[in-house]
Amino acid sequence: MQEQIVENKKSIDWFTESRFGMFIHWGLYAAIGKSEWTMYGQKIPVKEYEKIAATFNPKRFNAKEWVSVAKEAGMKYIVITAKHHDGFAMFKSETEPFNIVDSTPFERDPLKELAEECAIQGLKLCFYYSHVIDWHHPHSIHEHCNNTWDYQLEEKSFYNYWNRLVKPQITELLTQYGPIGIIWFDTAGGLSKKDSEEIVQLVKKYQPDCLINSRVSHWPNFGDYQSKGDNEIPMYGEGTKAWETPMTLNKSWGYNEQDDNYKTTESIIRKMVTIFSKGGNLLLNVGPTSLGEIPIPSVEKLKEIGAWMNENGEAVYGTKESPFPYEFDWGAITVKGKKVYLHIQNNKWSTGSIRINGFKSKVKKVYLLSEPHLNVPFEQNSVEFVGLYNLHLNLQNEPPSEFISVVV
Ligand code: FHN
Repeated sequence: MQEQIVENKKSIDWFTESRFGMFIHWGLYAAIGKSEWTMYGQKIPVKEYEKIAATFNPKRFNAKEWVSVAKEAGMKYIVITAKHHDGFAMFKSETEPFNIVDSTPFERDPLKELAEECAIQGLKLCFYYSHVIDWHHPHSIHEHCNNTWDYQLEEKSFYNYWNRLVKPQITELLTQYGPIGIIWFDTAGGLSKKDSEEIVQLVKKYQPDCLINSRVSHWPNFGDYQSKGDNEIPMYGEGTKAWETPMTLNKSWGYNEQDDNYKTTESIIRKMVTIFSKGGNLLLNVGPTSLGEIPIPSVEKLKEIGAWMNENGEAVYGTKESPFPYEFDWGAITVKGKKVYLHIQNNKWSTGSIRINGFKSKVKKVYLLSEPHLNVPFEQNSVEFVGLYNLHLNLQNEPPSEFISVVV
């Protein structure tokens, strides 16, 4: 068992060093445009829902564009819904024709095209897979999966679904798309410990380095890293254990034509920095349209975030949980080796000073990563190594117009 942990340690490094990934919720539900729970919310019978496939033709889908948007935003991996709760496979599957290649006029396999483009641009490709909830294959082990609007309970067999669809599809995803960074499981309510272990072993059998998130099971201690709740930023980090927050840009995961409730770029960056300072990853979501386009407001947000990442990436990639894993009112701290990065946010700024107690290392030099917004050089006279000392920064007049990262 010890070797397994060491092996996972090696394969988890790319994940923790990446810090930032793109979540993509894309499926048949984009054709309705009311996000990914529409079939359940509107209690659409399976036979009615299947008819949508005949109209789904995302002819503007362009893998190169999607991967470029992620890369320019500073994202290092992409997690895309291979199959969400509606049971529609966004890839060619031999298990049944309810998939994008066999049931739509599109007839292409977007996951294959994304795999090729991610290899070209150097991003890790990962797959989201809803392994328990599946409204196209109702069964009775999950309260959100018994489709009582559509099926009689006795028609449902979990193990028929599990053995005939889930395990073969996971095998297809791990043997036909090259190296996969993560299988991102979701909503495992009702799954037994034995079946949880079985699916973990299946993933590791085909790709030992493919990571599994904790949502693979509702039982404790499953997965190579911890998935936090949706949009959840924990009070504290998890020490050396890797974790990730899935976050929406607006309020929806799948495309919702009415949802223009986007978070401000500044609030997203503040959340990012807080997550990174606690040793976590951010998986930031886009919900492409039925034509295969990432919504323009999402692209614009990601461009702004990319500009910040381009300037401050040194204070993000490869950093570890801060020795000060709590939130300061002025921002947050990330650390890498002997460097400490102060991410100072203007709207908490007073013209007073920041006093940070508890540094346990010599401060040799304070310099700015990004364009100096300071009217006075940082005061360095307080920089005396006294075991614990206070880094006393004086910033006067105009506060910085955006985050700055200071390397000390
Ligand atoms: O039910 C899903 C939801 O549709 C979405 O995929 C999120 C993403 O984390 N996961 C579940 C709710 O937590």
